[in-house]
Amino acid sequence: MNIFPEAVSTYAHEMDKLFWLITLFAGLGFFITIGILIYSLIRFRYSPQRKPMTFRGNTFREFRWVALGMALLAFADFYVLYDEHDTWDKMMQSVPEEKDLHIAITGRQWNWIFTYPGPDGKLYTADDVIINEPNSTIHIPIHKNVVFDIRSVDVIHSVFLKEARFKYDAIPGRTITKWVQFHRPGKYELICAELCGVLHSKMRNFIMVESEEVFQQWLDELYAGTNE
Ligand SMILES: [Cu+2]
Repeated sequence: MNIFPEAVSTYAHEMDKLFWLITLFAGLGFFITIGILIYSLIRFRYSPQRKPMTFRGNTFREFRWVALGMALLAFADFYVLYDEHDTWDKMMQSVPEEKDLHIAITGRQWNWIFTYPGPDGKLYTADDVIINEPNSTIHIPIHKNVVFDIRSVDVIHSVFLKEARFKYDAIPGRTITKWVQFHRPGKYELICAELCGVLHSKMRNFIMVESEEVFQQWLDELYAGTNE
């Protein structure tokens, strides 16, 4: 079943699989619980002929049911952990050694500011290029590991590239480094997914994924200041 936007990054399908697995376990828990509740409501409903039951608790028998629930929950948790550890590790923990492009994204009420490395190829040096316009479109190369340093200068924002399944908070005082590799060219939305003030919905930029050659051309124009 595919109810999501198209999946265009290397880990997007794994992320979707993780989502469905968790939904399956949570859904089973929900329907079993609600099922037992509805069954009990109907089966033991009021009837004038029936006298109310009186019984005393039985700690052991009650505990068995609690333990069964806990065991099922623990099984579901450990199964997700076991099956999806690699996905989680890839997305959340590891930044690839091969950084093909390193960009800083800074959230600000209400715009995303992008910093590209200058001609020396290194971020955080004097020749860095800053793109700071509302609704700007940035470019990145396809099939390359793009590493983002995510920051905020005021409140909490959240970088959301839905087609890439890339979504991380931008938290003041912290730099969160995450990566993505696109495998389909196109223009995708880069929005803020954390309510950050009145113009939150205007925090909408775009990312253009294109071939290495076209990207290089754009970058050269950026350095020359002629692509505006
Ligand atoms: Cu926002």
